[in-house]
This record gives sequence, C-alpha cells and structure tokens, in this order.
Amino acid sequence: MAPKDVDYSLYLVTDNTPAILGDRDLVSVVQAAVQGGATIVQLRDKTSDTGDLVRIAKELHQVTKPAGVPLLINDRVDVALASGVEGVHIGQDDLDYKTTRKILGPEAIIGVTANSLEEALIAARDGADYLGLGAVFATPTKENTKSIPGTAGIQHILTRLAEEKLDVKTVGIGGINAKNAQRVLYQSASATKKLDGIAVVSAIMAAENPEEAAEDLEMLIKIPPPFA
Ligand code: TZP
Ligand code: MG
Repeated sequence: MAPKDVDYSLYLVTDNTPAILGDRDLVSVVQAAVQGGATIVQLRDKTSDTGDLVRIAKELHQVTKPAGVPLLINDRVDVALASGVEGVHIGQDDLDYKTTRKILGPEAIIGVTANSLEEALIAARDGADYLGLGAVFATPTKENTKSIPGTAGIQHILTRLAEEKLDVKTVGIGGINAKNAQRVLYQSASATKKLDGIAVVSAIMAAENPEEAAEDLEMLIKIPPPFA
C-alpha cells in the first residue's frame, strides 16, 4: 500500500491524568497544541469508559479535523470506528495489526508500538503505516516501558528497516522535550533512514503554554541542528 500523506513530525499523545493535565480541559489543550503545530494527535486515555471515550474522541475530532490533523485512538479499534477518526495506535498486547487492518480498512492510519528490532521488523513487514519506537529515554509518563533502546538502539532499528527496504514511517517516543528533540533526531538517524517525527506527551500536555510548547518543538524539528 502506498504510504499515506501524513506529517508525523510533531506527534502529540494525550494524557488525562492529573499529574499531567492538572485541572485543565483536554480539548482546549489539544486545540492549543494543534494551533502551535502538532501534526498528528493520539487520544491515549487508559481510564475513561467506552461511552466517554467515544464522546471525547468526537470532541477532539472537531478540533483536529478542520486543521487537517489526523486523530488516532490508542488501543481501541472499536472507539476509532465509533467516533469516525482517522486511525488507531496499537501496542504489542492489543488487537493484532492484521485484524485491525481488516476491521478499519485500507484508508485508516494504523501505528504500532515497537520496543525492539524484532517487533519493528514484524510490524513493518505486516504493513503498519508507522512505528512508535521507544522508549528513547526513561519517562515517568509511562513507567512500565518494556525496554529503553535509546538513540543508538533506534539507529540500529532504522538501519535494519532500510536494509529490508521497508518504507514504514517512524517516530521516537519517551522523554523527548525541547532540550533533547534535535539530539534525538540527529543521534538516532542512520545513513539510510531517519525518524519521521517525535512523539511527546508531557512536553506539550504538561506545558504551561501548550501552543508555545508545540511551536518551539516544531521549530526545532524543522531547523537542522547546528552540530549536523
Ligand atoms: N510510550 C512509550 S514512552 C510513552 C509512551 C506512551 C510516554 C511518553 O511520555 P513523555 O511524557 O513524552 O515522556
Ligand atoms: Mg496499547
């Protein structure tokens, strides 16, 4: 399948926990992030029940769709279908890629978490649109990350994907912020393939000004680092 025309450069993953969202409104924070330059959004909510998830997804979609920003749902294919969003992000313990594709069809964006080279190769060969590679750094936002390949581990994965001519898109996730974003992109790049973007939770969701935080990150991503 031809790669979809999706900009993965600044991938916002939402978090509704009090430690990150505080008492702010999720939709307003996402709206600000989209205004600031988030290019794709994933609704990641491990606590709301199904009915609430569909309602939240529809509310977010009203913000993302007019901006041309795809909205994906973490874990839940049923919620993605019910809310009419652009796709899903599935982990290794969720519904498998092939079944997910069968349910959502060829147009849906389907991303898969890969914590290792083996997981990355399997998901890419299966035809995933993109891989979430991480954790780049240990992060309090997700404490049970299976492994932390770091930028060197990600570089190795990117090299192997290129060797196999798997043109899957890739984003790094885990502990990425404005201080290290350029370094992550630069240090993880192989001679043959680089990350298509960075995925962040707290760097935007917990920022005092999510619009500015997204703007700053997008600028850093676009400008080549001085040491490149
Ligand atoms: N998957 C791997 S790390 C992570 C997820 C969802 C959390 C990333 O959060 P943060 O705040 O950007 O470090
Ligand atoms: Mg999952």
